Amino acid sequence: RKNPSSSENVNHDFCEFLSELAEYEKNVNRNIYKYNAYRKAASVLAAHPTRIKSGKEARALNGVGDKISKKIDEFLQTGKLQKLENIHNDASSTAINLLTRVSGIGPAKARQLVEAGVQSIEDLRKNTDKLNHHQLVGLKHFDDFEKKIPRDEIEEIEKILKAQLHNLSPEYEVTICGSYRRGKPESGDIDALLTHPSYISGDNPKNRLETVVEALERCGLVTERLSLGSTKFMGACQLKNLPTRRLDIRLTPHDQYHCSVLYFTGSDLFNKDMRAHALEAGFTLNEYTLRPVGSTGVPGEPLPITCEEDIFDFINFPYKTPNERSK
Ligand code: DCP
Ligand code: MG
Ligand code: MN
Repeated sequence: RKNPSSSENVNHDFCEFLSELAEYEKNVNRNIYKYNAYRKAASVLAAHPTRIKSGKEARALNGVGDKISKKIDEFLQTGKLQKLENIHNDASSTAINLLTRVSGIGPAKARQLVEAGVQSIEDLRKNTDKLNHHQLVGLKHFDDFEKKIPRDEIEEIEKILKAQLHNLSPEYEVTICGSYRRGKPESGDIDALLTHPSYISGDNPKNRLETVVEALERCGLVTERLSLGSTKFMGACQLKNLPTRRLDIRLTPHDQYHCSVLYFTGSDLFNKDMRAHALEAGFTLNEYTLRPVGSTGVPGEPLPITCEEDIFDFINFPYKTPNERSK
């Protein structure tokens, strides 16, 4: 599978404008439905092996409707999209889009800031009283958090994580999921998943994750906290004088580990497809469990899952290696 904007993708210019429209719908219009539609179309075009020559040809692909097919025609005929030109010329849309790039600032907060006169990152640095802790850290590391993380750096972080967890208890299991597990050469953040055989669903995780985070702080890997719950940590880490990186850690019950690994490996579009397929086969799949839907609509008991392949088998979905899930 190809990255929607990678150069080997012969349709990458379409994918770029579709991704830009997607971001606009999410950040400015807060229309997640359109956001998903544009992303789905971009992903389908990115996977298409030949150059699309007309809107009509694109329309034949699953995920490209009338409106997007018209945009492809306009782009082919004029080399641009009037809708995007208008968005670029709109100062408030541009500012909202920019501010949502700060970790912790969502579309609603971005709009509020823009309405209060904040137009740039520089403006934001002068208006920090309007920001919470997460947003302040996001702003502080704005440049670093936008940098992609090379694979070998994540490998190094993985080694440190595993060593520290092994120190706490040799029974910890750690999987770095997300784009890294899908084999990407670089990632936007680090998604670490933890489990321990003594922690199973229904148990109270107590302060287990906090103990982990404290150990990672003590060894110098974790440098910032954004948020810490009993099963979810969002923060940052840093190796030597390299950029500060976003790190997410989730603690998951041992019996739910494979469903969690599957979910956090993604991609999010792959997850959507797989969940839809599961539903068609009569199962609900989420980050915790796979359960039969049940005749009364009440989900049944979680199915016994011993590995990721089990999940594919139960719903009769052809197995895909993590590398094949980047659609
Ligand atoms: N995920 C999901 N739906 C979401 C968000 C996340 O299914 N709305 C799952 C699939 C993602 C995984 O969580 O692959 C990790 O989320 P990230 O945002 O970290 O995405 P990636 O790791 O895939 O990409 P990146 O390299 O940008 O971090
Ligand atoms: Mg990630
Ligand atoms: Mn993440």
